[in-house]
Amino acid sequence: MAKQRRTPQEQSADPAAQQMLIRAEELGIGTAFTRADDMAPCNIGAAGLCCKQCGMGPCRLTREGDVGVCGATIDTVQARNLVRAISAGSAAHSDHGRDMAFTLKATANGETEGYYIRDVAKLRNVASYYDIEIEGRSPDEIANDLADLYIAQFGQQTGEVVPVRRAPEKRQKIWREQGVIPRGIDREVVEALHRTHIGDDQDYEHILNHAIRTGLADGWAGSMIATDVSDILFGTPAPILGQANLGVLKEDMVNVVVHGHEPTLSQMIVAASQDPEIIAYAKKAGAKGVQLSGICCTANEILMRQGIPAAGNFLHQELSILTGAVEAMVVDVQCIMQALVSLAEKFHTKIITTSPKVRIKGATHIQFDEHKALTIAKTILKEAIDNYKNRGKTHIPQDREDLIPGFSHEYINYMLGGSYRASFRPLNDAIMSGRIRGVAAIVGCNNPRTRQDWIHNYVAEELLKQDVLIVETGCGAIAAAKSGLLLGEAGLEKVGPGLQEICEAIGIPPVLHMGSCVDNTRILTVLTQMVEEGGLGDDIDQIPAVGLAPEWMSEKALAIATYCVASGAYVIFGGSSPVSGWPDKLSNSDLVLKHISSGWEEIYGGKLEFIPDPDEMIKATLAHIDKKRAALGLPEYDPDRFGQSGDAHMLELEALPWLERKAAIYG
Ligand code: SF4
Ligand code: MSK
Repeated sequence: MAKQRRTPQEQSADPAAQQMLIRAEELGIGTAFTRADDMAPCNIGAAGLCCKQCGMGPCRLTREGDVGVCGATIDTVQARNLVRAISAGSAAHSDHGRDMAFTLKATANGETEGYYIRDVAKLRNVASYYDIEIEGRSPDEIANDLADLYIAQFGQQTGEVVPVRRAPEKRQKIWREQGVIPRGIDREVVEALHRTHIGDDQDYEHILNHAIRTGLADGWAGSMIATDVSDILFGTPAPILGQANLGVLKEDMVNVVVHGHEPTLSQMIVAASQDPEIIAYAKKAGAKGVQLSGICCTANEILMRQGIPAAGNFLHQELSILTGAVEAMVVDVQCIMQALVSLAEKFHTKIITTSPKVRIKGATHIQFDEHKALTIAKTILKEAIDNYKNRGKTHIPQDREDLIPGFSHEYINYMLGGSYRASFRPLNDAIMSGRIRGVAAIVGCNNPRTRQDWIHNYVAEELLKQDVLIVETGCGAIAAAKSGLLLGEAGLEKVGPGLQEICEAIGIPPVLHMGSCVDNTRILTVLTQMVEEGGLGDDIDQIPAVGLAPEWMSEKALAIATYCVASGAYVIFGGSSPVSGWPDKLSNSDLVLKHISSGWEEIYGGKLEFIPDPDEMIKATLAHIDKKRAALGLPEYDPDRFGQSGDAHMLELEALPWLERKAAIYG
């Protein structure tokens, strides 16, 4: 029996989304929200108790003592399911990194159209990690060597992937002792599939050990390569003004929405949309020009580098088409719903697939090729412009918020100390003094089984009141942007007094947008630099920091969680656990759940837990931060200790008559 449907207000906390959900209801059109309401998840699969690894199954292990036809126990089945999901996530991120490395190689050899090395300083910096000769060499020569080194990481068979040497020394030692440093990115993913084939690895702890290795192949290799190369080719992000939500779509312009993950095509579409030839073509079609916007992590890539507006996060992909104002949605890889095509048929929107890896039946395919990137980008835009005449009645919500994205780790380093003394010292000092209680990274997806954006923003707002500095990536960052949390110094009255002082002194928002899903590696870099700066222990697991993915849904999120745990972080996921088991009904069905929490914590200092209740999530975050503060011997967090020296307080004092001001200052 179908579950009862939620109201639009229950489905999303975003007013623009609510408007579009009402419109969908009026038109009798289904969305991911209603499909989630209609389709109850399979409780056996959701608990990780179903194995379909071979033709003797699928085997559902639901009663005490159940084993599969092959004899596989619950813990083996759950561990296999989990490592397969982690390896798929790791593969997706890393394959993105591989494509970026090949684009760098082609650019260095002058074989691409429209690309060039935009951030030579970053190129030199990254090359220097690997002892690539820099002095007296051209950027193309350095880039060629770096691209070769990075491409080699995917097929490397033995040894260690090179980016791990950027982790703290102590962390590397733990990984070496555990034998989990990835030998090559592809090798670990292949081995994960091999080990989980029928009749292979059947010791859940041993399987989960390989989950760590596969996760590290993502965070400290594939994703890190993707971020490095994107910065080198398109520029390292720095704060820039942007906007987010469906209100960025324009009534009098050709709206092109880019959606997916890889910045290679979207960056070129940005360039093409500003080309006089394309603007003239759009004007000839009766529009004022081309309005480009993004969805999901492609949005983050172009938002943080060029300030191109974000139409929304994952669950906005269908909603943007429901506005009737989108001429083309151009997609590359990951997080693209198949439902887009049948939805677009009800409007005039063209869905254009571009990756050689992704086709959707019914979509137009214009294959991207970096050798002709600008030409292809213009072809795509002309296709969208030609479609402008087919636009019918539109319903564009007026909701949009300003934001300031672009806090790369390089920029955070710079903003804390300035050009001549760039350093993480002020951040470490603020944590040590207790002005900042700790740091939380709120990342990850939207999930239509929760109220869109609500947990993300509720958790963020509550932690801010507790003087926790927040960094965000992915769809979580867009959720925060849409609710106005990334508005520079604007929302500071909602922030704890110590954190407020720091934000005012440095001139930053209390929530820092750090990029897309692959850019979670920027957070690893920040944590490493905090360790190197001193005062917060000698490894990542000692820093008072927590990672949260309140609305996770993708396998990539599980890969991110795994590499963060392996790096020493406490990671809290909302929603449901893919390995929850039925502890009340089946004894020992929580072995895997325990191992990824207390088991991994014993070895790596980090742990992964699933806490659906947002208040419990906040409690666990603060408890962990305070535990880490105590272990470092830092003063206990005291909300009343700071907040008397900030700009806001000085302004309050200035407004007082002289005598009162004197009394307030000197008592
Ligand atoms: Fe069943 Fe074993 Fe085959 Fe899995 S591998 S489907 S548990 S027989
Ligand atoms: S896009 S993986 S829904 S963050 Fe990176 Fe968003 Fe999650 Fe996709």
